[in-house]
Amino acid sequence: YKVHWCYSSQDRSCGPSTWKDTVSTCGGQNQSPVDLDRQNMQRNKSLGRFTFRGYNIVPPGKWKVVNNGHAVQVNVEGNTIMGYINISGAGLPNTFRALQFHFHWGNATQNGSEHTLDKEQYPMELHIVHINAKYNKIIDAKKDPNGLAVLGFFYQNNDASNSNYNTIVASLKNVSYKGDEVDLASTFRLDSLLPPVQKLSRYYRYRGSLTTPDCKEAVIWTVFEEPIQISQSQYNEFVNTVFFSARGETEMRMQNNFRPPLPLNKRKVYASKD
Ligand code: B30
Ligand code: ZN
Repeated sequence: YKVHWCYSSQDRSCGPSTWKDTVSTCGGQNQSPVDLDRQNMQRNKSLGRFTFRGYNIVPPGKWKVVNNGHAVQVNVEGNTIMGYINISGAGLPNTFRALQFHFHWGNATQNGSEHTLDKEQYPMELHIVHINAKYNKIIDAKKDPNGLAVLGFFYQNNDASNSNYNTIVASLKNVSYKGDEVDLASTFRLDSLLPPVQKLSRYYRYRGSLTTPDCKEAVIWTVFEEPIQISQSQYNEFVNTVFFSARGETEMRMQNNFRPPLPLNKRKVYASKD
């Protein structure tokens, strides 16, 4: 039995506001994304810098780009157990191994980030999903409020193209349809997608959920202040090249694949040390 859910851009009758009707956890009090309100945050001295391990290596496993029908996702094969790509520090309770990264975006006229910063929505958002190193299976991690750590990065569109995105952008035409998969160039390194590491000391931290059903409240969220710069035309490749639909189905462009912000309720958002 597969729960049917979608984004409002596909069909209003299965969009984010309806998810809680079929998946009760999506109606919880600790849901993601949220608006990050800088007037209503607490600075936390224990939120120091991240240690990024393996972000700068060419891993032994393959990078698999997948159209999963709701996003374009890149899986790091073999890293769940091997864990050569991982993060620690920054107030995290353990080491967390990278599993996959994926993107949420808008369309030509609508921004598509999931988190907002002082109510501002950015064009696109990157999520790098990590699992607590004490687990090997995501199903076990999803039962633990410290089970997953997701790093979120905003994008800003400008005139200059970001050549570090050429590989990913070029792969999009090979994953146009739901279920399509392709290997990324073997030389790909995760840090090539991010702002320089010196610019990653400012971030926001809170406890939340997966932003898609089953919306499990198992995520330590970090959203970085420094946006990633790409060009408008690189952004347009995401907007125009990929479909929600499988090959042969009525073509529906993958656009606006974001969940709007949910109330913070009793939670607090913390700002990093500097
Ligand atoms: S997010 O970063 O909060 N957007 C999952 C991980 C991170 C986020 C959302 C979901 C996740 O692991 N979901 C369970 C696995 N998925 C398959 C998948 O790999 O992509 C099951 C599903 O939803 O049907 Cu999507
Ligand atoms: Zn996501």
